[in-house]
Amino acid sequence: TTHYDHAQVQEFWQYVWERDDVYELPADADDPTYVLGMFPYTSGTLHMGHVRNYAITDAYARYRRMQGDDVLHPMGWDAFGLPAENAAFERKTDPESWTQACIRRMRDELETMGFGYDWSREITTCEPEYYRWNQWFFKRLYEEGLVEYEGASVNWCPDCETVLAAAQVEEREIERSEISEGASGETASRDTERVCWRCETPVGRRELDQWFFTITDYAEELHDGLDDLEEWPDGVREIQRNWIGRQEGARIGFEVAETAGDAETASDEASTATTTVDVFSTRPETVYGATYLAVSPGHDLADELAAGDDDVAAYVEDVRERDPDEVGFSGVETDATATHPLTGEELPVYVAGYVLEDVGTGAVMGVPAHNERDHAFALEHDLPIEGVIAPKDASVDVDLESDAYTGEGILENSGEYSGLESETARERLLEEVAAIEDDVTYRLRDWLISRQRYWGTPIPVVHCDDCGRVPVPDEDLPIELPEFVRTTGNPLDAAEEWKQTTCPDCGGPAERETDTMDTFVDSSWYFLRFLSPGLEDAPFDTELADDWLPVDVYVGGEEHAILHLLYTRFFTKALADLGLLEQREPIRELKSQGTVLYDGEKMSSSKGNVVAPQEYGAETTRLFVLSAAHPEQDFEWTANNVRGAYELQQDLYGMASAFVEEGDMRVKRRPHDGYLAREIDRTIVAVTDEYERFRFHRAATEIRELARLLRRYREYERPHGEVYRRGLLTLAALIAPMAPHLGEECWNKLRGEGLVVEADWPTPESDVADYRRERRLVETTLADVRDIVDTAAIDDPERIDLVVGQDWKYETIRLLRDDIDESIEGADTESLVDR
Ligand code: ANZ
Ligand code: ZN
Repeated sequence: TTHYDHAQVQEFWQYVWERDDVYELPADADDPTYVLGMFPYTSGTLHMGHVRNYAITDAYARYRRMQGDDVLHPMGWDAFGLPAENAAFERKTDPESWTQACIRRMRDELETMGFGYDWSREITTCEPEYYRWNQWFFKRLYEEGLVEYEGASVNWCPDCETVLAAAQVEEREIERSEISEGASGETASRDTERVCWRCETPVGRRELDQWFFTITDYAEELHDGLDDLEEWPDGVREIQRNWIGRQEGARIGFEVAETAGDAETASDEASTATTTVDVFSTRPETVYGATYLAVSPGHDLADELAAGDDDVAAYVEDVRERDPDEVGFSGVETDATATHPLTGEELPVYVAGYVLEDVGTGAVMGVPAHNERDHAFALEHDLPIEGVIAPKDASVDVDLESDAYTGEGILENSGEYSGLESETARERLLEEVAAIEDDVTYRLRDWLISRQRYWGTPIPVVHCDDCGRVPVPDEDLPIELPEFVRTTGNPLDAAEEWKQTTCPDCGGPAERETDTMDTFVDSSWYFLRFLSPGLEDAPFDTELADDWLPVDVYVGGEEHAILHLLYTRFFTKALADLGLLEQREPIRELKSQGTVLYDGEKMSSSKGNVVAPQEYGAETTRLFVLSAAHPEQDFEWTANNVRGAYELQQDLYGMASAFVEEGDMRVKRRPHDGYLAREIDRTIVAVTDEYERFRFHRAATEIRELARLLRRYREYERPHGEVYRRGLLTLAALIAPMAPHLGEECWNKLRGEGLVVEADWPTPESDVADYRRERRLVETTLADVRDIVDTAAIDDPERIDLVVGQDWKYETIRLLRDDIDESIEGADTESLVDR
């Protein structure tokens, strides 16, 4: 038999495609179908996850192209980021050379797989032509008030003297004997500690000024817009919804009296000032159960109180440098008191680490009886627990000393509201009490984009002693990275010459900002750069963007459900508000592909269970990853399953080759030719349907079935040349989006016109809209025949005629004789079909 030599076949067709610019978007395209796979991080090699991702977009892009669409299917490199710096450090090279080497290798691998990209649009985020636009966007967002510079508590390595990103902090096990007293006085219960990835020094917290994009300004739109993203997986939308964390509740104002000076030493005439502190609560109906007020260490009130109280000052400083999970329910009582808005009672005021600065208003009313965290705090600080909600069902056991009751119920100890159901009470309190107002908060935090590391986009700001922070003028962009130096800490800090500059405002000496941008900035808008990659005076062509966006289909790993996919939505909205875009959502249809598993684990280089994509040849690998499962499902990489893909490929190739050599085809038609022609048509309709829905695995099954039928047809008797050739050509065209080299090779052998990847998608010759019903009919007929055979009525021609009424059915049964044979081993089927 003819063997399919994958290396040779791949190389040949890849050469032809490139020669003919098959994948370049035609210059006159006015609204192309935009198919995009999440561009890869330049880690050095392609892994199976990439291959699966790009096999999906490639198959779909090819399918759309054969359907007659202009298709935009570009590729680029997410090239900035910590691992390159890390690798460069270890290998005594620089991130630039390392990254470029990775790109060369990965591009080679993508080409070996035969993915059809428009390489004329290739972009690389670490190149100044690209990242200058990050700086330009930074400035536009800055002007729009969407950039903030403020203190944040961050991971800090005292030895390297640098801030560490979360990914740069590693967990290390510690000996039991080393465990010391936790800062809150309890013994730390953890048996790991967080250490620096570079020097293994335990990591601390530090308060540093950092750059933020105020994505929270868009919280509401980001949240509400999810409802309209109908072609996004529900799972992804749900993850984003939770991340944004919309919470309905109320803002409640408490009058707080601060005593200036140290109350113990001050004279009895200590001056007092009052301010209103708003708290946010999702359960305003528990207000009568509030027994204290607590503000976060970053709250304005904490600052004010710290100024006159050493204990408060010490606590605030201590807790801000501590790991959030070590803070526990520590806190400090202050001299201030808060007036309960309904009872007028005086409540103590605490500064407490469990109250988060940027959630709600950064202040809470403590309701120990009905909120678990408040309960824990009350136990630690001996605060009263006052129940105000009783479960409706009296048999429910409530012991407020040991646990908070967090359910709904009937109000008690709540003045005129006692006896009401919690929901009714909530509504009435909102209506009747001036200090309680409807409010919505979001859990979403602003986007911290500062990174104290080298391999990223320099933030285009200088620090001037006289003028403060001054953005660099547009005409001075890009600010390129200085040469890489191997150093502890931030290499940009060590680049003295680069750092020293002059202030654009006053001309005096100034220092460049040495933070670089989070690499998620790069990936937030790259889909726009693909529209006009060479554009020199703008990041993208606004007119094209209005015509071509949103991205029609975007495919990527499910792990990107929040960060990237949320940032990119934010960016699109912000750019729309800057007047650069009409679209407010970047992606119409999103597919998140499942994981490739090996022995039940995710296939990954860190687990050492990687099968290199090249091992089996491009075609088998592509066919396998597409036919193993629905794109959104995980699947197991097993040698057995791979063999199935391999055999399908050998089969199609073998049939096409044999056809060329055989030549003894029938010219006169027979009834079962009609059945076969219809089966070809039915397959076309079915496969089209499956491609439309990204069900490549089912498309592959259909193709396999038709191939099987064609093979039988040929074995049954001399086949009809025209019908048989059409069947084989159809198979070549149908498989081409998934296995283009194979499709091309078969098409070529069968003398199809031109290249199959540029051919028209096959269309049925007859009306087979109801192909599913027809198929069922064939199934039933077969079942009936089996039945007859089973009940030994095999010799009764009349009964057989009853079932096998029509020619095509009769011929179908002859064609599918094997199926019958299987179900009735030993039975004399010859007499059935050849009577
Ligand atoms: C009083 C109250 C009573 C609350 C009650 C809940 C139950 P969850 O609980 O996750 O839905 N909160 C508000 N701002 C906070 C901050 N800055 N830091 C920490 N906690 C804060 O979140 C809503 C609740 O979180 C809010 O409702 C508030 O406690 C607390 F029986 O107010 B609640
Ligand atoms: Zn200045």
